[in-house]
Amino acid sequence: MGKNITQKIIEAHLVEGKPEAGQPIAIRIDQTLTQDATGTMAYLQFEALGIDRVKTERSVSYVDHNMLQAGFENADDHRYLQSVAARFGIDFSRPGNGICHQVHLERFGAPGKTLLGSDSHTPTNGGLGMLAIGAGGLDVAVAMGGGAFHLAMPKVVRINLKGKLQPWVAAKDVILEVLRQLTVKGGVGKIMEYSGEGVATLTVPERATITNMGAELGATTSVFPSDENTRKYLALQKREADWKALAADPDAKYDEEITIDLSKLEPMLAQPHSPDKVVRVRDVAGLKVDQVCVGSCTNSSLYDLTVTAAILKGKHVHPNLSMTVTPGSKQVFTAISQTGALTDMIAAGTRIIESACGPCIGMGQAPSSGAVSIRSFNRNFEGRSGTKDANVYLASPQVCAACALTGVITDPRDLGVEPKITLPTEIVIDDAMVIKAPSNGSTVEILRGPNIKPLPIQKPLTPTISGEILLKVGDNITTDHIMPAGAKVLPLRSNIPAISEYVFERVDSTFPKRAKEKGGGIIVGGDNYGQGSSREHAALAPMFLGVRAVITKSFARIHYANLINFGIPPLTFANPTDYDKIAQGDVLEIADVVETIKNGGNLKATNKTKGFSFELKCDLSPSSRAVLIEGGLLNYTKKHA
Ligand code: MIC
Ligand code: SF4
Repeated sequence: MGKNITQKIIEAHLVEGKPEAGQPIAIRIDQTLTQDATGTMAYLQFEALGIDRVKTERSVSYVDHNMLQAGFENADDHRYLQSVAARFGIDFSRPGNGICHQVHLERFGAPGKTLLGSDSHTPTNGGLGMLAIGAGGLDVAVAMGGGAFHLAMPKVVRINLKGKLQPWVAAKDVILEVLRQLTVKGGVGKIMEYSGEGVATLTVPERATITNMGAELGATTSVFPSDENTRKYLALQKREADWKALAADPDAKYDEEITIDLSKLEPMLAQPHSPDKVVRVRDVAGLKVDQVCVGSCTNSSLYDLTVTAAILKGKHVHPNLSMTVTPGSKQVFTAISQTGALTDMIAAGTRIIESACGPCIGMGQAPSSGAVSIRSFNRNFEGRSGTKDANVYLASPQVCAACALTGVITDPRDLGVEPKITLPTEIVIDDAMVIKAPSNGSTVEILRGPNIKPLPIQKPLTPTISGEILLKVGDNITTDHIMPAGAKVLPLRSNIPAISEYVFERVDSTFPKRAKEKGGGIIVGGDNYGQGSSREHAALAPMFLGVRAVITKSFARIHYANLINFGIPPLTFANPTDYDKIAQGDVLEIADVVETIKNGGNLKATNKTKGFSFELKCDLSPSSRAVLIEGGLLNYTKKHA
């Protein structure tokens, strides 16, 4: 029987298990990436594993998130990352070289390989035909040490692309349409595999926009075939040797299938505060816009910025708004400076920011109070921009540029004929900003600043878990809700005691104080709890505050794994209506925890306040059971390595 791309790559990397949907499997990881905001923890964990040198084909440490150096903290983190990379055989992409996913696509990604990254948008490299998965830093640390990555074999969804995009319609509109149809939880437990005649009409950077935002579906990853366009992209990067063709067999089977007719798509945008609140631009046209931001790992390629510049060329951004541009990489920045696109954007009045995540993660450029901000980014969760009452919309660079010119939400088709662009056939390739690790790093000194605090260590699971419900929240709670980012909090990523003071800050700022007063407790959530970022701080900081269990209707994949990795049982209601019967402040007792987790079956919980019992599920693979019981992956790996 024919195979799809997912099956081909997984079978070539399978270490354990049967690749049948839902079954636990483990795969070998060829490459890893980390970024600074998750990287410091990942490398502290790698150090704790006691391995002398990474065992992957390539591991790259990027610095792109914590770029504002308002104090010594971020600079100290950069210094730590650079030294730890040299010590353990990791390539170090210096601050200024660009956003991890964009640089990895340009310089290191390769069709048919596996990539594990400590950032949820790692699937960006699926645009090259790579199986690229986002995970917590600890999973990435284990993979760097040569350990397999464990997951439940996802279902494979075929997204069949027909036709060709119309003028002014962009790759962003394709993924916004998928999000409109499937929602932010529609991809949980699935891999999105693109196929059909429409694939050949999309370049690699366009495909990467689509696979990038597959993260917003909750999907494990998204993947495109590797074809002639992939070869051309790698040839432009002077890496044709990394190319190989990769396609699904004609008779490949899929678990689900949807078809999207590219020629029928229109310019779209996602409204506040969720990437799946997608409407046509024309349905909300005319709303006053205060800020426009082009950039982020979703839309900061040479193509994206060339299009933006062409639309702005010879005109000025509207006087009532501020427009920023963050080039995705040094390579893109260099190219736009040579083609003149940069000059056109500067002349139009845009504010050019260095190559980094920047406003996407709230590192500067917070909008004004109540502002409308149109961004080419991938997440518009409430408060993520740094302004709690800002209204952030997500759209293509084309839509962003159109809004920037008119000052109101504008369907770019109203601007007339789309400007023709030509991309350079040759670009400057210079990897000088990637510092190669020495072949032997054993004598390299690891440099730590005072803000880099030791890792808190979790204890093995106790037979009984009892505690108060410290917080009860609803559906689709993001890791940005649990552990906010932004200019104030990101510098504390290496300091768990300090960062834990911000847990649930935007939901209930009394949470850390109450958790400490009560000696810990339990969190209750609705569906898709923990969607969004891969930040393990959303598990680690609650663990530090004494959170003993998280009970929800369902979890998002990465956060679920992160909770297990840090020894916090992620439990779900056997009967979802029990969610309504319990309240914040109730005291729960969960009995026979270790025995039940070891042997399987439902856990019995008693609501001591209201006097009734209910059942909780803990669906785990055999290896996750042991990890949880022993107090997390670090303890487990140290003991069993
Ligand atoms: C994000 O987009 O939310 C981040 C910041 O890149 C995160 C990683 C982090 O929190 O450090 C992600 O996507 O995983
Ligand atoms: Fe950076 Fe934003 Fe991409 Fe996250 S989504 S990696 S913060 S650019």
